[in-house]
Amino acid sequence: MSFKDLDEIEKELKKIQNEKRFRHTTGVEYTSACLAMRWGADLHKALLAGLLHDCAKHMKPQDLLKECIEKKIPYTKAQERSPFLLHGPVGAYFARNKYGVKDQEVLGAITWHTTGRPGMTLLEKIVFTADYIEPGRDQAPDLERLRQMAFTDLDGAVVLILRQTLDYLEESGAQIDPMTRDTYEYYRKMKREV
Ligand code: DGI
Ligand code: FE
Ligand code: FE
Repeated sequence: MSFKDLDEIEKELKKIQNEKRFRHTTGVEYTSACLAMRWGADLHKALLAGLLHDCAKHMKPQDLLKECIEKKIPYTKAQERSPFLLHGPVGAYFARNKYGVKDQEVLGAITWHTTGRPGMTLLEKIVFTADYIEPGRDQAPDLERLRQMAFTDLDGAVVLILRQTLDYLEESGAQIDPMTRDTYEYYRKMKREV
């Protein structure tokens, strides 16, 4: 993979994503790169995972579920109840099969970018965090503090993002994927033990 490949994927995504999502995509691509520089992750993998993280997000939830059934991509009960959560796993499938990404770490970062998972790799934490703090985001509370925190205490930022996400989901009465809670508990405990 070279920067030429990144360019080609960018061109491809520009065709299938609306303007807002494409801007978010490049926002996550470069925010992931910044975090990789700070935390010592592979820069190219961070760019690639950030660029591709939402490559299946343009699909309708029911089509994501259909894609999983047809392509035998495993999914959980929680994902079946809220199929938009499958844009990560289906995105990883596209990354591998349409965009030629073989790297497991990159595929993992795409797969887990919405809920996270206990014991994320550094790259997974980076893309998870970049998705929330990229410059185009403006909804979350305390974004300024969170953006600084991502560069001083990455695990702390992960905990705060999950706490805010759970608060938002609880308030709006949405179905919560147990993975989101498990990830929150895992990183909250880890922070307590430091
Ligand atoms: O795809 P993006 O919008 O860029 O970001 P994302 O993939 O992190 O998705 C964000 C949305 O996902 C946000 O509205 C919160 C929601 N979400 C995160 N965890 C869960 C969840 N939604 C449900 N129903 N259950 C979860 O556990
Ligand atoms: Fe997403
Ligand atoms: Fe995103």
